[in-house]
Amino acid sequence: MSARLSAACRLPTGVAAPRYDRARPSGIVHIGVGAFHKAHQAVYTDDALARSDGVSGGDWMITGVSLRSPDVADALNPQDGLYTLLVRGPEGVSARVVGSIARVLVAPDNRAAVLVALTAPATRIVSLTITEKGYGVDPSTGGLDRAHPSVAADFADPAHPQGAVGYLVEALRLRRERGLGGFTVLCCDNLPGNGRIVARLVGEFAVERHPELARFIEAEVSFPSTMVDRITPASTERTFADALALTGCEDRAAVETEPFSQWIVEDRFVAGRPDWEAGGALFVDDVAPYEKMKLRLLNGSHSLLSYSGFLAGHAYVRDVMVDGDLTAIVARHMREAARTLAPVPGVDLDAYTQDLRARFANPAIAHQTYQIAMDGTQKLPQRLLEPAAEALEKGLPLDSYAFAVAAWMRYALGRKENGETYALRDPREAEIAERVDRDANPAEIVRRLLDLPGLFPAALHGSQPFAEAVTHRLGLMLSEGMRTAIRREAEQCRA
Ligand code: CS2
Repeated sequence: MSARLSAACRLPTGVAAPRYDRARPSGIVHIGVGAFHKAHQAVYTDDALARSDGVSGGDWMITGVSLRSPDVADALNPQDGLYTLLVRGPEGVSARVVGSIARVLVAPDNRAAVLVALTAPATRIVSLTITEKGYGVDPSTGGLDRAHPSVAADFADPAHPQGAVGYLVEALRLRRERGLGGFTVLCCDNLPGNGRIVARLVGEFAVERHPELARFIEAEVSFPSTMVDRITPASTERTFADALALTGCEDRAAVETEPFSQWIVEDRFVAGRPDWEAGGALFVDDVAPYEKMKLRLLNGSHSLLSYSGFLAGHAYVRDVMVDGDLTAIVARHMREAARTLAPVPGVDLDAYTQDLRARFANPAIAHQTYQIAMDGTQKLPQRLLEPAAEALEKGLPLDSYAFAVAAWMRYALGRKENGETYALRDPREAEIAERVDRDANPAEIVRRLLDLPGLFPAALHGSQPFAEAVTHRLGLMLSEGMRTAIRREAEQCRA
Protein backbone atom coordinates (compact mmCIF):
# COMPACT_ATOMS: atom_id res chain seq x y z
CA MET A 1 0.00 0.00 0.00
CA SER A 2 1.28 3.48 -0.81
CA ALA A 3 1.95 5.96 1.96
CA ARG A 4 -0.50 8.74 2.56
CA LEU A 5 0.76 12.17 1.50
CA SER A 6 2.31 13.99 4.47
CA ALA A 7 5.33 16.10 5.33
CA ALA A 8 7.27 12.84 5.71
CA CYS A 9 6.58 11.65 2.16
CA ARG A 10 9.45 11.36 -0.29
CA LEU A 11 8.29 12.87 -3.55
CA PRO A 12 9.79 12.07 -6.93
CA THR A 13 11.94 14.74 -8.57
CA GLY A 14 9.80 16.78 -10.89
CA VAL A 15 7.03 17.17 -8.32
CA ALA A 16 7.51 20.58 -6.70
CA ALA A 17 6.81 20.75 -2.98
CA PRO A 18 7.02 23.49 -0.35
CA ARG A 19 10.55 24.16 0.85
CA TYR A 20 9.62 27.05 3.09
CA ASP A 21 9.15 26.80 6.84
CA ARG A 22 5.53 25.76 7.32
CA ALA A 23 5.63 26.16 11.10
CA ARG A 24 5.03 29.89 10.91
CA PRO A 25 1.74 31.40 12.16
CA SER A 26 -1.41 31.66 10.06
CA GLY A 27 -2.01 35.22 8.90
CA ILE A 28 -5.06 34.12 6.92
CA VAL A 29 -8.24 32.36 8.00
CA HIS A 30 -10.07 31.10 4.95
CA ILE A 31 -13.73 30.13 5.18
CA GLY A 32 -14.86 27.60 2.55
CA VAL A 33 -11.93 25.35 1.69
CA GLY A 34 -13.32 23.84 -1.48
CA ALA A 35 -11.57 22.73 -4.65
CA PHE A 36 -11.57 26.27 -6.02
CA HIS A 37 -9.72 27.74 -3.04
CA LYS A 38 -7.20 24.91 -3.21
CA ALA A 39 -6.58 25.53 -6.92
CA HIS A 40 -6.47 29.32 -6.65
CA GLN A 41 -5.79 31.45 -3.56
CA ALA A 42 -3.92 28.70 -1.72
CA VAL A 43 -1.61 28.32 -4.73
CA TYR A 44 -0.90 32.06 -4.93
CA THR A 45 -0.22 31.92 -1.20
CA ASP A 46 2.11 28.93 -1.64
CA ASP A 47 4.08 30.99 -4.18
CA ALA A 48 4.12 34.00 -1.86
CA LEU A 49 5.34 31.91 1.07
CA ALA A 50 8.10 30.43 -1.07
CA ARG A 51 9.23 33.90 -2.11
CA SER A 52 9.07 35.44 1.35
CA ASP A 53 10.62 32.53 3.24
CA GLY A 54 12.77 33.89 6.01
CA VAL A 55 11.62 37.43 5.30
CA SER A 56 9.80 39.23 8.08
CA GLY A 57 6.14 39.78 7.27
CA GLY A 58 5.90 36.38 5.63
CA ASP A 59 3.58 34.84 8.22
CA TRP A 60 0.78 33.97 5.86
CA MET A 61 -0.05 30.33 6.30
CA ILE A 62 -3.77 29.62 5.97
CA THR A 63 -6.06 28.15 8.61
CA GLY A 64 -9.04 26.75 6.75
CA VAL A 65 -12.58 26.67 8.07
CA SER A 66 -15.40 24.49 6.76
CA LEU A 67 -18.77 25.81 7.81
CA ARG A 68 -20.56 22.55 7.24
CA SER A 69 -19.01 19.38 5.98
CA PRO A 70 -16.07 17.67 7.73
CA ASP A 71 -14.91 16.08 4.44
CA VAL A 72 -12.12 18.52 3.57
CA ALA A 73 -10.75 18.49 7.12
CA ASP A 74 -10.91 14.67 7.20
CA ALA A 75 -8.90 14.53 3.98
CA LEU A 76 -6.40 17.33 4.62
CA ASN A 77 -5.59 17.18 8.31
CA PRO A 78 -4.08 13.66 8.25
CA GLN A 79 -1.87 14.94 5.39
CA ASP A 80 -0.44 17.85 7.42
CA GLY A 81 -2.57 20.14 5.23
CA LEU A 82 -0.62 19.10 2.12
CA TYR A 83 -2.32 18.23 -1.15
CA THR A 84 -1.50 17.64 -4.79
CA LEU A 85 -2.50 20.15 -7.43
CA LEU A 86 -2.85 18.54 -10.85
CA VAL A 87 -2.70 20.94 -13.74
CA ARG A 88 -4.27 19.45 -16.83
CA GLY A 89 -3.65 21.02 -20.20
CA PRO A 90 -4.03 19.74 -23.73
CA GLU A 91 -0.34 18.71 -23.59
CA GLY A 92 -0.59 16.63 -20.45
CA VAL A 93 -0.72 16.77 -16.70
CA SER A 94 1.72 18.06 -14.10
CA ALA A 95 1.66 17.66 -10.32
CA ARG A 96 2.80 19.92 -7.52
CA VAL A 97 2.31 19.66 -3.78
CA VAL A 98 0.89 22.79 -2.16
CA GLY A 99 1.73 23.63 1.44
CA SER A 100 0.02 26.89 2.32
CA ILE A 101 -2.85 25.36 4.28
CA ALA A 102 -1.82 24.56 7.84
CA ARG A 103 -5.01 22.78 8.95
CA VAL A 104 -8.76 22.87 8.54
CA LEU A 105 -11.30 23.41 11.33
CA VAL A 106 -14.86 22.16 11.04
CA ALA A 107 -17.04 24.92 12.40
CA PRO A 108 -20.09 23.01 13.65
CA ASP A 109 -17.93 20.76 15.87
CA ASN A 110 -15.50 23.41 16.83
CA ARG A 111 -17.01 26.87 17.01
CA ALA A 112 -14.72 27.94 19.83
CA ALA A 113 -11.58 27.02 17.87
CA VAL A 114 -12.85 28.90 14.82
CA LEU A 115 -13.40 32.00 16.94
CA VAL A 116 -9.94 31.58 18.47
CA ALA A 117 -8.44 31.54 14.96
CA LEU A 118 -10.46 34.56 13.84
CA THR A 119 -9.49 36.55 16.91
CA ALA A 120 -5.81 35.58 16.95
CA PRO A 121 -3.57 38.66 16.82
CA ALA A 122 -1.71 37.02 13.90
CA THR A 123 -4.90 36.83 11.78
CA ARG A 124 -4.85 39.76 9.40
CA ILE A 125 -6.93 38.52 6.48
CA VAL A 126 -10.16 36.54 6.51
CA SER A 127 -10.97 35.32 3.03
CA LEU A 128 -14.08 33.55 1.77
CA THR A 129 -15.23 31.16 -0.95
CA ILE A 130 -18.63 30.02 0.27
CA THR A 131 -20.47 30.26 -3.10
CA GLU A 132 -23.03 32.88 -4.04
CA LYS A 133 -25.73 31.39 -1.86
CA GLY A 134 -23.62 31.33 1.30
CA TYR A 135 -23.84 35.03 2.07
CA GLY A 136 -27.57 35.46 2.60
CA VAL A 137 -28.16 38.39 0.25
CA ASP A 138 -31.77 39.42 -0.20
CA PRO A 139 -32.03 39.69 -3.99
CA SER A 140 -34.71 42.38 -3.75
CA THR A 141 -32.66 44.76 -1.57
CA GLY A 142 -29.03 43.67 -1.82
CA GLY A 143 -29.01 43.66 2.01
CA LEU A 144 -29.20 40.76 4.44
CA ASP A 145 -31.90 38.19 3.85
CA ARG A 146 -33.27 37.58 7.32
CA ALA A 147 -35.04 34.46 6.17
CA HIS A 148 -31.75 32.86 5.04
CA PRO A 149 -31.21 29.91 7.41
CA SER A 150 -27.81 30.90 8.81
CA VAL A 151 -28.62 34.63 8.90
CA ALA A 152 -31.82 33.92 10.85
CA ALA A 153 -29.94 31.62 13.24
CA ASP A 154 -27.18 34.18 13.75
CA PHE A 155 -29.61 37.00 14.47
CA ALA A 156 -31.29 34.77 17.04
CA ASP A 157 -28.04 33.76 18.76
CA PRO A 158 -25.17 35.98 17.60
CA ALA A 159 -22.65 34.70 20.14
CA HIS A 160 -22.90 31.21 18.61
CA PRO A 161 -22.58 31.92 14.91
CA GLN A 162 -23.29 29.43 12.14
CA GLY A 163 -22.90 31.47 8.94
CA ALA A 164 -19.98 33.42 7.50
CA VAL A 165 -21.42 36.86 8.21
CA GLY A 166 -22.27 35.84 11.78
CA TYR A 167 -18.72 34.57 12.33
CA LEU A 168 -17.17 37.74 10.94
CA VAL A 169 -19.28 40.00 13.13
CA GLU A 170 -18.80 37.97 16.30
CA ALA A 171 -15.04 37.76 15.69
CA LEU A 172 -14.82 41.51 15.12
CA ARG A 173 -16.87 42.17 18.26
CA LEU A 174 -14.43 40.05 20.28
CA ARG A 175 -11.41 41.71 18.66
CA ARG A 176 -12.74 45.14 19.53
CA GLU A 177 -13.49 44.05 23.09
CA ARG A 178 -9.92 42.73 23.43
CA GLY A 179 -8.33 45.84 22.02
CA LEU A 180 -7.16 44.08 18.86
CA GLY A 181 -7.31 45.67 15.42
CA GLY A 182 -9.56 44.57 12.58
CA PHE A 183 -8.65 42.48 9.54
CA THR A 184 -9.19 42.55 5.81
CA VAL A 185 -12.22 40.60 4.60
CA LEU A 186 -11.47 39.20 1.16
CA CYS A 187 -14.41 37.78 -0.75
CA CYS A 188 -13.36 35.45 -3.56
CA ASP A 189 -16.78 34.43 -4.85
CA ASN A 190 -18.17 35.22 -8.31
CA LEU A 191 -20.30 38.18 -7.28
CA PRO A 192 -20.06 41.67 -8.78
CA GLY A 193 -18.53 44.17 -6.35
CA ASN A 194 -18.05 41.19 -4.02
CA GLY A 195 -16.20 43.25 -1.40
CA ARG A 196 -18.93 45.86 -1.29
CA ILE A 197 -21.62 43.21 -0.95
CA VAL A 198 -19.97 41.62 2.07
CA ALA A 199 -19.23 45.04 3.60
CA ARG A 200 -22.91 45.85 3.46
CA LEU A 201 -24.00 42.55 5.00
CA VAL A 202 -21.45 42.75 7.80
CA GLY A 203 -22.34 46.42 8.43
CA GLU A 204 -26.08 45.66 8.62
CA PHE A 205 -25.53 42.84 11.06
CA ALA A 206 -23.05 44.76 13.20
CA VAL A 207 -25.16 47.87 13.56
CA GLU A 208 -27.92 45.82 15.10
CA ARG A 209 -25.56 44.34 17.62
CA HIS A 210 -24.07 47.69 18.55
CA PRO A 211 -23.59 50.94 16.68
CA GLU A 212 -20.09 51.21 18.20
CA LEU A 213 -19.21 47.86 16.65
CA ALA A 214 -20.34 49.11 13.25
CA ARG A 215 -18.11 52.18 13.70
CA PHE A 216 -15.14 49.99 14.67
CA ILE A 217 -15.68 47.93 11.52
CA GLU A 218 -15.84 51.03 9.35
CA ALA A 219 -12.56 52.23 10.76
CA GLU A 220 -10.64 48.97 11.11
CA VAL A 221 -11.85 46.57 8.44
CA SER A 222 -11.50 46.73 4.67
CA PHE A 223 -13.38 44.73 2.05
CA PRO A 224 -11.42 44.78 -1.21
CA SER A 225 -13.25 43.37 -4.22
CA THR A 226 -11.57 40.65 -6.24
CA MET A 227 -11.96 38.93 -9.57
CA VAL A 228 -11.01 35.28 -9.36
CA ASP A 229 -10.66 32.88 -12.25
CA ARG A 230 -9.57 29.27 -12.62
CA ILE A 231 -11.74 26.49 -14.01
CA THR A 232 -11.74 23.81 -11.33
CA PRO A 233 -13.99 20.78 -11.66
CA ALA A 234 -14.92 18.76 -8.59
CA SER A 235 -12.28 16.12 -7.80
CA THR A 236 -13.09 12.56 -8.77
CA GLU A 237 -11.53 9.12 -8.17
CA ARG A 238 -9.52 9.77 -11.34
CA THR A 239 -8.00 12.88 -9.70
CA PHE A 240 -6.91 10.77 -6.73
CA ALA A 241 -5.58 7.98 -8.96
CA ASP A 242 -3.53 10.39 -11.09
CA ALA A 243 -2.17 12.14 -8.00
CA LEU A 244 -1.04 8.77 -6.66
CA ALA A 245 0.54 7.84 -9.99
CA LEU A 246 2.46 11.10 -10.23
CA THR A 247 3.56 11.53 -6.61
CA GLY A 248 3.70 7.96 -5.32
CA CYS A 249 1.59 9.08 -2.33
CA GLU A 250 -2.07 8.52 -1.68
CA ASP A 251 -3.82 11.87 -1.56
CA ARG A 252 -7.52 12.11 -0.71
CA ALA A 253 -7.39 15.91 -0.96
CA ALA A 254 -5.93 16.23 -4.47
CA VAL A 255 -7.51 18.76 -6.81
CA GLU A 256 -7.28 19.25 -10.53
CA THR A 257 -7.46 22.42 -12.55
CA GLU A 258 -6.54 24.09 -15.82
CA PRO A 259 -3.22 25.86 -16.59
CA PHE A 260 -4.85 29.31 -16.72
CA SER A 261 -5.22 31.29 -13.51
CA GLN A 262 -6.08 34.92 -12.87
CA TRP A 263 -6.56 37.00 -9.74
CA ILE A 264 -7.21 40.72 -9.77
CA VAL A 265 -7.51 42.36 -6.39
CA GLU A 266 -8.14 45.85 -5.05
CA ASP A 267 -5.12 46.81 -3.03
CA ARG A 268 -6.84 47.86 0.20
CA PHE A 269 -5.52 45.71 3.02
CA VAL A 270 -5.71 47.12 6.54
CA ALA A 271 -3.04 44.89 8.03
CA GLY A 272 -0.77 43.87 5.18
CA ARG A 273 -0.99 41.02 2.72
CA PRO A 274 1.14 38.24 1.26
CA ASP A 275 3.28 38.87 -1.76
CA TRP A 276 0.63 37.34 -4.01
CA GLU A 277 2.31 38.95 -7.01
CA ALA A 278 4.69 35.98 -6.68
CA GLY A 279 1.91 33.82 -8.14
CA GLY A 280 0.92 36.42 -10.73
CA ALA A 281 -1.87 38.30 -8.91
CA LEU A 282 -2.57 41.79 -10.22
CA PHE A 283 -3.35 44.60 -7.78
CA VAL A 284 -5.50 47.45 -9.04
CA ASP A 285 -7.51 50.38 -7.69
CA ASP A 286 -10.78 49.29 -9.22
CA VAL A 287 -11.58 45.71 -10.02
CA ALA A 288 -15.11 46.35 -11.37
CA PRO A 289 -14.30 46.32 -15.11
CA TYR A 290 -12.43 43.01 -14.78
CA GLU A 291 -15.18 41.47 -12.67
CA LYS A 292 -17.87 42.41 -15.14
CA MET A 293 -15.83 41.07 -18.03
CA LYS A 294 -15.27 37.74 -16.34
CA LEU A 295 -18.80 37.32 -14.98
CA ARG A 296 -20.47 38.19 -18.27
CA LEU A 297 -18.11 36.52 -20.74
CA LEU A 298 -16.88 33.45 -18.87
CA ASN A 299 -19.57 32.74 -16.32
CA GLY A 300 -22.49 33.94 -18.48
CA SER A 301 -21.40 31.66 -21.32
CA HIS A 302 -20.78 28.85 -18.85
CA SER A 303 -24.34 29.07 -17.55
CA LEU A 304 -25.85 29.32 -21.03
CA LEU A 305 -23.94 26.31 -22.32
CA SER A 306 -24.55 24.27 -19.18
CA TYR A 307 -28.35 24.46 -19.19
CA SER A 308 -28.65 23.91 -22.92
CA GLY A 309 -25.74 21.45 -23.12
CA PHE A 310 -26.94 19.33 -20.20
CA LEU A 311 -30.39 18.95 -21.77
CA ALA A 312 -28.86 18.17 -25.16
CA GLY A 313 -26.99 15.26 -23.55
CA HIS A 314 -23.54 16.82 -23.03
CA ALA A 315 -22.09 15.80 -19.67
CA TYR A 316 -19.00 18.05 -19.90
CA VAL A 317 -18.20 21.54 -21.12
CA ARG A 318 -15.57 20.10 -23.49
CA ASP A 319 -18.31 18.07 -25.22
CA VAL A 320 -20.34 21.23 -25.76
CA MET A 321 -17.30 22.82 -27.36
CA VAL A 322 -17.14 20.21 -30.10
CA ASP A 323 -20.83 20.63 -30.90
CA GLY A 324 -20.78 23.03 -33.85
CA ASP A 325 -24.25 24.42 -33.16
CA LEU A 326 -23.56 25.17 -29.51
CA THR A 327 -20.15 26.69 -30.24
CA ALA A 328 -21.85 29.11 -32.65
CA ILE A 329 -24.29 30.04 -29.88
CA VAL A 330 -21.51 30.45 -27.33
CA ALA A 331 -19.48 32.60 -29.74
CA ARG A 332 -22.46 34.84 -30.35
CA HIS A 333 -23.09 35.12 -26.64
CA MET A 334 -19.54 36.26 -26.01
CA ARG A 335 -19.82 38.82 -28.83
CA GLU A 336 -23.09 40.16 -27.46
CA ALA A 337 -22.00 40.23 -23.83
CA ALA A 338 -18.80 42.05 -24.82
CA ARG A 339 -20.96 44.84 -26.24
CA THR A 340 -22.29 45.59 -22.76
CA LEU A 341 -18.76 46.17 -21.38
CA ALA A 342 -16.80 49.36 -21.07
CA PRO A 343 -13.16 49.02 -22.17
CA VAL A 344 -11.18 46.91 -19.72
CA PRO A 345 -7.70 48.27 -18.93
CA GLY A 346 -5.01 46.27 -20.71
CA VAL A 347 -7.40 43.65 -22.10
CA ASP A 348 -8.16 42.93 -25.75
CA LEU A 349 -11.66 41.47 -25.53
CA ASP A 350 -11.38 39.55 -28.80
CA ALA A 351 -8.27 37.79 -27.58
CA TYR A 352 -9.90 37.23 -24.17
CA THR A 353 -12.96 35.54 -25.68
CA GLN A 354 -10.82 33.47 -28.01
CA ASP A 355 -8.82 32.25 -25.02
CA LEU A 356 -12.04 31.50 -23.16
CA ARG A 357 -13.28 29.27 -25.94
CA ALA A 358 -9.97 27.41 -25.93
CA ARG A 359 -10.16 27.01 -22.14
CA PHE A 360 -13.71 25.65 -22.36
CA ALA A 361 -12.57 23.23 -25.06
CA ASN A 362 -9.59 21.92 -23.01
CA PRO A 363 -9.95 18.16 -23.63
CA ALA A 364 -8.14 17.29 -20.41
CA ILE A 365 -10.67 18.99 -18.13
CA ALA A 366 -13.89 17.12 -17.36
CA HIS A 367 -16.06 19.97 -16.08
CA GLN A 368 -19.62 18.80 -15.63
CA THR A 369 -22.42 20.88 -17.10
CA TYR A 370 -24.53 19.65 -14.18
CA GLN A 371 -22.03 21.15 -11.71
CA ILE A 372 -22.21 24.58 -13.34
CA ALA A 373 -26.00 24.37 -13.71
CA MET A 374 -26.56 24.34 -9.96
CA ASP A 375 -27.74 27.43 -8.05
CA GLY A 376 -29.17 29.14 -11.12
CA THR A 377 -31.14 31.74 -9.16
CA GLN A 378 -27.90 32.83 -7.48
CA LYS A 379 -25.90 33.03 -10.69
CA LEU A 380 -28.27 34.35 -13.32
CA PRO A 381 -28.49 38.00 -12.22
CA GLN A 382 -24.81 38.97 -12.50
CA ARG A 383 -24.05 36.60 -15.38
CA LEU A 384 -27.02 37.05 -17.70
CA LEU A 385 -29.81 39.27 -16.42
CA GLU A 386 -27.92 42.48 -15.67
CA PRO A 387 -26.15 42.45 -19.04
CA ALA A 388 -29.51 41.65 -20.68
CA ALA A 389 -31.12 44.64 -18.96
CA GLU A 390 -28.27 46.85 -20.14
CA ALA A 391 -28.55 45.47 -23.67
CA LEU A 392 -32.27 46.27 -23.59
CA GLU A 393 -31.56 49.81 -22.49
CA LYS A 394 -28.97 50.29 -25.22
CA GLY A 395 -31.22 48.80 -27.91
CA LEU A 396 -28.87 45.84 -28.48
CA PRO A 397 -30.23 42.42 -29.51
CA LEU A 398 -31.67 40.26 -26.73
CA ASP A 399 -31.69 36.91 -28.56
CA SER A 400 -28.71 35.40 -26.81
CA TYR A 401 -30.00 36.27 -23.33
CA ALA A 402 -33.47 35.06 -24.26
CA PHE A 403 -32.00 31.73 -25.35
CA ALA A 404 -29.99 31.40 -22.14
CA VAL A 405 -32.96 32.28 -19.93
CA ALA A 406 -35.24 29.90 -21.83
CA ALA A 407 -32.64 27.15 -21.39
CA TRP A 408 -32.53 27.86 -17.64
CA MET A 409 -36.34 27.75 -17.45
CA ARG A 410 -36.37 24.48 -19.36
CA TYR A 411 -33.71 23.15 -17.00
CA ALA A 412 -35.71 24.38 -14.00
CA LEU A 413 -38.48 21.91 -14.91
CA GLY A 414 -36.19 19.20 -13.55
CA ARG A 415 -36.94 16.61 -16.21
CA LYS A 416 -34.90 15.42 -19.18
CA GLU A 417 -36.50 14.74 -22.52
CA ASN A 418 -36.50 11.00 -21.85
CA GLY A 419 -38.58 11.65 -18.74
CA GLU A 420 -35.71 11.13 -16.28
CA THR A 421 -35.78 13.61 -13.41
CA TYR A 422 -32.83 15.32 -11.74
CA ALA A 423 -32.34 17.50 -8.68
CA LEU A 424 -32.23 21.21 -9.42
CA ARG A 425 -29.80 21.96 -6.58
CA ASP A 426 -30.88 25.57 -6.14
CA PRO A 427 -31.70 27.23 -2.81
CA ARG A 428 -34.96 28.46 -4.37
CA GLU A 429 -35.95 25.10 -5.84
CA ALA A 430 -39.04 24.76 -3.63
CA GLU A 431 -40.32 28.14 -4.79
CA ILE A 432 -39.60 27.22 -8.40
CA ALA A 433 -41.39 23.89 -8.07
CA GLU A 434 -44.40 25.64 -6.56
CA ARG A 435 -44.57 28.04 -9.48
CA VAL A 436 -44.04 25.76 -12.40
CA ASP A 437 -46.27 23.04 -13.49
CA ARG A 438 -44.28 20.98 -15.97
CA ASP A 439 -47.32 20.63 -18.18
CA ALA A 440 -48.23 24.31 -18.22
CA ASN A 441 -47.89 26.20 -21.47
CA PRO A 442 -44.60 28.01 -22.16
CA ALA A 443 -46.05 31.52 -21.74
CA GLU A 444 -47.34 30.59 -18.31
CA ILE A 445 -44.03 29.05 -17.21
CA VAL A 446 -42.15 32.14 -18.42
CA ARG A 447 -44.50 34.53 -16.62
CA ARG A 448 -44.37 32.63 -13.37
CA LEU A 449 -40.58 32.40 -13.36
CA LEU A 450 -40.15 36.03 -14.44
CA ASP A 451 -42.26 36.86 -11.39
CA LEU A 452 -39.89 35.16 -8.91
CA PRO A 453 -39.32 37.96 -6.38
CA GLY A 454 -36.06 39.84 -6.81
CA LEU A 455 -34.69 37.71 -9.64
CA PHE A 456 -35.25 39.64 -12.87
CA PRO A 457 -34.31 43.32 -13.02
CA ALA A 458 -37.40 45.54 -13.35
CA ALA A 459 -36.68 46.60 -16.94
CA LEU A 460 -36.37 43.02 -18.12
CA HIS A 461 -39.32 41.86 -16.08
CA GLY A 462 -41.49 44.52 -17.68
CA SER A 463 -40.28 43.99 -21.24
CA GLN A 464 -42.87 42.36 -23.46
CA PRO A 465 -40.37 41.71 -26.30
CA PHE A 466 -38.06 39.92 -23.86
CA ALA A 467 -40.88 37.77 -22.47
CA GLU A 468 -41.93 36.90 -26.01
CA ALA A 469 -38.41 36.04 -27.11
CA VAL A 470 -38.02 33.73 -24.11
CA THR A 471 -41.46 32.17 -24.58
CA HIS A 472 -40.82 31.48 -28.25
CA ARG A 473 -37.60 29.64 -27.41
CA LEU A 474 -38.97 27.75 -24.43
CA GLY A 475 -41.89 26.69 -26.62
CA LEU A 476 -39.51 25.27 -29.18
CA MET A 477 -37.42 23.51 -26.52
CA LEU A 478 -40.55 21.87 -25.13
CA SER A 479 -42.30 20.98 -28.35
CA GLU A 480 -39.38 20.06 -30.63
CA GLY A 481 -36.70 19.21 -28.07
CA MET A 482 -33.48 20.94 -27.03
CA ARG A 483 -31.49 19.64 -30.00
CA THR A 484 -33.82 21.23 -32.53
CA ALA A 485 -34.02 24.45 -30.52
CA ILE A 486 -30.22 24.60 -30.49
CA ARG A 487 -30.02 23.96 -34.24
CA ARG A 488 -32.51 26.73 -34.99
CA GLU A 489 -30.72 29.14 -32.68
CA ALA A 490 -27.38 28.33 -34.30
CA GLU A 491 -28.87 28.98 -37.76
CA GLN A 492 -29.87 32.41 -36.53
CA CYS A 493 -26.39 33.03 -35.15
CA ARG A 494 -24.82 32.15 -38.49
CA ALA A 495 -27.32 34.13 -40.57
C1 CS2 B 1 -18.64 28.15 -13.09
C2 CS2 B 1 -17.47 28.75 -12.30
O1 CS2 B 1 -19.63 26.58 -11.65
C3 CS2 B 1 -19.76 27.67 -12.20
O2 CS2 B 1 -20.77 28.34 -12.07
O3 CS2 B 1 -19.10 29.09 -14.01
O4 CS2 B 1 -17.18 28.00 -11.18
C4 CS2 B 1 -16.23 28.93 -13.18
O5 CS2 B 1 -15.69 27.69 -13.55
C5 CS2 B 1 -15.18 29.74 -12.47
O6 CS2 B 1 -15.74 30.97 -12.09
C6 CS2 B 1 -13.96 29.94 -13.34
O7 CS2 B 1 -13.13 30.87 -12.77
